[in-house]
Amino acid sequence: MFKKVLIANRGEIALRVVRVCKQFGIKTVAVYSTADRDSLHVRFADEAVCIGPPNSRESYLKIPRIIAAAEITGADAIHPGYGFLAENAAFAEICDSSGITFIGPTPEMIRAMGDKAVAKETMKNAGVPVVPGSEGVVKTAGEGLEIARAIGLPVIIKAVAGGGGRGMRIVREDSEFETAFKIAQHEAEQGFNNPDVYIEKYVDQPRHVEIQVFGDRHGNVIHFGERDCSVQRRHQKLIEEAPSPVVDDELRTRMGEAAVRGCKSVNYLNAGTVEFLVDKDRNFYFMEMNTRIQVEHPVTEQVTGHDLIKLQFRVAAGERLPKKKIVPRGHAIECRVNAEDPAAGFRPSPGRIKDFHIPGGFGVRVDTHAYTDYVVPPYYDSLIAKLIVYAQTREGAIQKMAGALEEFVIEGIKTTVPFHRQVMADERFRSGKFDTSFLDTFQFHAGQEGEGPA
Ligand code: MV4
Repeated sequence: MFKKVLIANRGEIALRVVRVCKQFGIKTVAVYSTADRDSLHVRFADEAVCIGPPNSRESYLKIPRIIAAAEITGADAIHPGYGFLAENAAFAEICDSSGITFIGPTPEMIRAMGDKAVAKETMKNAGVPVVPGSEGVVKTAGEGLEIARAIGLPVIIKAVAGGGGRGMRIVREDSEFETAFKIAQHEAEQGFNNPDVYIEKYVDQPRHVEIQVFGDRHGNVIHFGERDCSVQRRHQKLIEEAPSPVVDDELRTRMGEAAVRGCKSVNYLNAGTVEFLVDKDRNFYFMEMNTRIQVEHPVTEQVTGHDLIKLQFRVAAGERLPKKKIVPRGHAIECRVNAEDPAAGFRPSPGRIKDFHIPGGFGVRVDTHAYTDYVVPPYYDSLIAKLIVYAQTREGAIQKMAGALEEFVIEGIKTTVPFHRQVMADERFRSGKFDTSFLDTFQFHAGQEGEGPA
């Protein structure tokens, strides 16, 4: 096992990784920007290195500074968390060539899955169901229109360098195609320095269901079942749960086996997530693969009993994956608590937390770096806590979540807590019969609690 690990991240995930290191007896090195001096990941790590100003381009994304911090402190591995450099192939490569283990997939896998057209082709070749569409990149609008007509409208044009909902365009009429295609290429060029796009049949009102996978250095790939992440707003997940209300044992086996087949075909290493669209008839199609540990990994931990961050360390150090079949039990839900105002279009609400009281009890987990008097900086993503509950049934989990949300006190800033209270009371959410458009029509009512502190 590693002796000293540098955590190239901040916030709750940095703290989560520090805690795992302590369980292994691994020394920890935190890196931080000047905005994060008073952060808990800094306080609880054995050593801390300031790597620059608040702007993440000059700190958490600055590869030479992070490598320098690892070399100065003698770290033998780096955990990237999620976001920042977690899916940066060049960073993983530089770690390798510096003799530092990158706790994650290989640079080649990060690169292959980062190109959405290559990822799709790879999965298709391995026999994973994909949405009908173009074979790879489509270069001209004329060519694109022919393909769109052949597969039937509506279609969706996606940037190969996009992902997570960025760089997509839906086309419902022949007459709109040419303009949409050119805009999509232009936006892809502007946004990702790569104009390449591909075309797929548009799946109407899908659910977002993703399979957690892991690969080890001995050629084994296993899955940990699914998470349902259909409660999203503008491609930002707000609530995740495991198992999915639409996935039964039979579908879980098929989706899990498909994900494992796809990952085995590339000898996948470490944690990954295979995202699927599930349509109304419960057909599933590969969408994207994320080559990192994800924000929502705790719901999988709660239903499987496996610490996935620990497992990342073990497989990075060369250990084998568990042999015993992984069977999800019970039900877990995660609500993302963001420093955002749900009454104002989820506008960021940074600032000082004047009072912070977290809920507790059996099956209640809070992953957070926040505390009373903590100042939420305006420079980074607005996640300040993840509230995760576990119960035997979905109804029980919703009930437990509602109670925990009642107890969650965060004063001084606006948060998504009042929003989550209302979702837990919503009939459509409670029935489990919703899709990715759920939040398009959900009406948040700013009540007294939505007005913020008196
Ligand atoms: C789609 C789709 C419908 N049909 N592809 C959005 C994020 C990115 N991972 C791919 N996305 C979609 N791809 C086809 N062929 C609908 C979406 C989509 C979506 C997917 C998951 C969760 C929320 C979503 C919201 C809007 C669109």
